Amino acid sequence: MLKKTTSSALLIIDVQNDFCPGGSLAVAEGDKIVPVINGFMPAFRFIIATQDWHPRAHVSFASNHKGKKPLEVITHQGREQVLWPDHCVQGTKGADFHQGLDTRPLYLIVRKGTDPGLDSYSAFFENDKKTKTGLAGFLKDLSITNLYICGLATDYCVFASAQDALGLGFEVMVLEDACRGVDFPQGSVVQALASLKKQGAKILTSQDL
Ligand code: VGL
Ligand code: ZN
Repeated sequence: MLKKTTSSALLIIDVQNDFCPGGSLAVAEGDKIVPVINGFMPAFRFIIATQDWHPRAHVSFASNHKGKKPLEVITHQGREQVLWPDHCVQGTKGADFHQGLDTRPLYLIVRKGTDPGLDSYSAFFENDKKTKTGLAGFLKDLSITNLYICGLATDYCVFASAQDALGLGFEVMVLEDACRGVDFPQGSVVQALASLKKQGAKILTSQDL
């Protein structure tokens, strides 16, 4: 039914080494979703992946704020900014896709978080909620209306991407077993999924495809 329909796209968020076990911002079981994602890729005509892609001087790195440690929260230009370990630095191994992810069928790769002074969790807007990545326009141009979202991390970049997609009027399906979260603060994965459901997303598993 879904098979290769041109009105749907699979959106794979940040399946990168630094978010997988062994990486600098490892998400528990982050690598477990890789075979799951590879398994349903053939159902999609359009597959889009994002990469968190930071310059070394990025505002989200605790190392760029004197005396600050990862997971501390600062206010930067009026916005709360969680500070992270250095991660997904442009051109490093940590920023590469997990080596098990089948990147051959990728139609588009969107890189985000490239502005040193601005973080970008969502695949659509940077964290100022204004600066566009261009993905919405790209999808609109292809008349894609339905988005199946998976990846890392459930409570940050998957959540922000799904929320923005809903706000932009897309039909949103989150593939729960193809996501893993940071769960900081504790409970934020459950909260993220509940919030997305409330906002109109469908929470599915890969079995539903
Ligand atoms: C992410 C924290 C910082 C994510 C990216 O991909 O969810 N989380 N940068
Ligand atoms: Zn990041």
